[in-house]
Amino acid sequence: MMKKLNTTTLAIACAVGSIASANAAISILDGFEGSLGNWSVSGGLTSLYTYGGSGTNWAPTGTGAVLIPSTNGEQALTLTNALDLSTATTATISYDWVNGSGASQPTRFFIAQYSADGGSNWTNLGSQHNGNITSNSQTITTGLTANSLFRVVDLSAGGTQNMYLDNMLITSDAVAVPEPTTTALLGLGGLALILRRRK
Ligand SMILES: [Ca+2]
Repeated sequence: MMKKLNTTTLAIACAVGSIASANAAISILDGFEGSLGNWSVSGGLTSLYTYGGSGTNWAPTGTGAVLIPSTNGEQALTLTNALDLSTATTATISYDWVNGSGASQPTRFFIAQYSADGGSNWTNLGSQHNGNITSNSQTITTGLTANSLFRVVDLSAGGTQNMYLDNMLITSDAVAVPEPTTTALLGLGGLALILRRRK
């Protein structure tokens, strides 16, 4: 009698656990308040920046951002670890920035990119945009893989002002368990079978 009761409890726990996993969509937000978080920098002098309170037309959230200096050559902010988006139907990268003076900055060009193979090859998301805009968001709905990476690249051939990149956000409906609904139903089915045998 006691042994059957324990089995029933275990079946309920399995079913509840599977249902919870179905809601575990991906949402990765980094504000760079003292840490690069889930991101890595490359090229030029791109680095973490902490606002000191003067000398800058500051607009990012908080006091931390990623500094993209006014230097020639490609600089990139890249998601450090690849994501498993094999179960996803959609994924979005969005971010904010401002230039250091508040003046127009048409010579600075940026673009968001996606890699389906862990960073070996990159495809453009949307078009190049210049430093006069204050935010960008790009969504992809096809070609998502288990080895997905995102990055933002500065393609500018120089410029006169530093840029500050902030509020990097990656969202997706990818889930950790491929078929959670099926698993949950199996758990509930097993529970029904156990209850029926006890009668
Ligand atoms: Ca920030």
